[in-house]
Amino acid sequence: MRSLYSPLIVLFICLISACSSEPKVSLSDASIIPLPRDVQNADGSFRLGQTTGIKIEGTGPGIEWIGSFLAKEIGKASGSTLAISDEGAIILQRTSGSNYEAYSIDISEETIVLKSDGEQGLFYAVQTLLQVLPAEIASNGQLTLPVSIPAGTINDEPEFGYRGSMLDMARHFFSVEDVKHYLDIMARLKYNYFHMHLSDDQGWRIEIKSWPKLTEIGGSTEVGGGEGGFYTQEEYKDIVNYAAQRYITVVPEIDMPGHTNAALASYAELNPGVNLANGVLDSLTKLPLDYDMPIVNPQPAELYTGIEVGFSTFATDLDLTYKFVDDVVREIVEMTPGPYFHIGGDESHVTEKDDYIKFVERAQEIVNKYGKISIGWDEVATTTLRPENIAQYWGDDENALLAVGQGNKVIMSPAKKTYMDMQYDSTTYLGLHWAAYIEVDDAYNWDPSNYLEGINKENILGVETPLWSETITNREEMEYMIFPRIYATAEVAWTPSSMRNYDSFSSRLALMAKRWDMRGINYYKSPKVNW
Ligand code: TNX
Repeated sequence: MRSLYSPLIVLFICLISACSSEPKVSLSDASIIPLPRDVQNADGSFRLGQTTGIKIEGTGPGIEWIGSFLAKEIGKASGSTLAISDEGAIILQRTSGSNYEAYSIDISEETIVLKSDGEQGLFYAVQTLLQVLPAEIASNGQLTLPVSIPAGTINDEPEFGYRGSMLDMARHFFSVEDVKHYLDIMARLKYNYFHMHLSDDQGWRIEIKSWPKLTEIGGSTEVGGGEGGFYTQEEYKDIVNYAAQRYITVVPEIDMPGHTNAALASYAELNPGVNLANGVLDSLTKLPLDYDMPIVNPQPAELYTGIEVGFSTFATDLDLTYKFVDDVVREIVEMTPGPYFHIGGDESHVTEKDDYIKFVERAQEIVNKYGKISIGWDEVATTTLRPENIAQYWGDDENALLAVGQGNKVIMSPAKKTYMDMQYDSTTYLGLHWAAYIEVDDAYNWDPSNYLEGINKENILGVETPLWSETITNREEMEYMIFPRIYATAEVAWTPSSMRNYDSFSSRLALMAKRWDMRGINYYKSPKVNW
């Protein structure tokens, strides 16, 4: 009896589930992070097979690169080679408007059409499509074609135009390969600005040809006494290009006038000298108080490998200091196509207030003279901000209000929400906790436009999540701190807060983890996610 019934049972199951070649999920069930604005399901599915091709409608080297990027991703996962051809059923179409980051995806039985006015929008469409594919798309060779992609449409665009992440390569140096890995992670999440913290007390990480000792001496160490390192100008340009191909703009930071010990160890003449005129050495030297040589014999600072900061400062009254800043800004600007240059400006605890104001105003002038918009940590708002320049809020509400009061915009990086060097909880084996313990739901549950009283969406350029590296020494540790919080901030920056919901986010994260396993990512298995 049993053998007679079983074929019928199989047939019946096939009928209700439309058999295995049909998609088991609809488009709206796909785990897409950041969540798109609008996802509509339709009947049927698109069959992506060995012979599916990619067609490019619109010109430009960028679109072709995006097409081959998609082909390469599918190729790596499945072992097949998707051709770029006029017969292709996956169509990349550049449309003629000027909403460059918005995109749509239309999946039918016959075609998948990805559309955007901008190349970046097409790149985002490709990233979304990759997330709609089975998790094996993240593998080396485990994706079996054909696969069914559920039909439907997606219409999407970001809430904020600046969606950034920062890596601190000054406290611990990260290789070019590690930086590219970081950029790959950012690109999948539609981040578009990569802030490089290139200098601090513990290390100087970018070659400056007119001041070679910066890297020779200042680049030679890091927190804990390791050998440090630096990027040559060629390597920096390689990073800038790698980022640009992924529609990510590099924002270089030289932190000053504090956080400058590595530079001060490299060049004695940048140090504040002993000021005879204010009487420090009068009793020793018996020089007359009006003696016309206020600065003598500055000594180079010692290299520093600790964690505490706030003890260093440039000599703000020396012309040489501004010559130095000018040279550094000029050389970096020449290699940086993006609109921003970050001057740091945080925690200058040993710079006199007046000196700080004078320095930050001149540094802004220099950056603007070289055609860039200056960004500074929120302390810079205590000086006169030149028009268009930006303050990056990290913790002082008053400073953020000062910036907005001057008519300038802010980038939102509240340490309590976005600092990925903060421990998840008191047991996390890496990280600090001076701002907060930040679990995944803490990183997710906040709204940039409502976070500070008096700061609204129109005052905000965007959102940035930094990874400071005092306690982070290598790629595995970097991954542990950013996975999954870099996903949370990606959605905070991209998806309107009215559409965001932690339960939905955490169930999408749990599905993402399969991809992380395939990529060998060392992620934090938060108890706040049902893995
Ligand atoms: C504060 S945030 C700093 C950094 C540290 C970080 C550690 C900011 C502008 N300054 O120098 O690396 O805390 O969490």
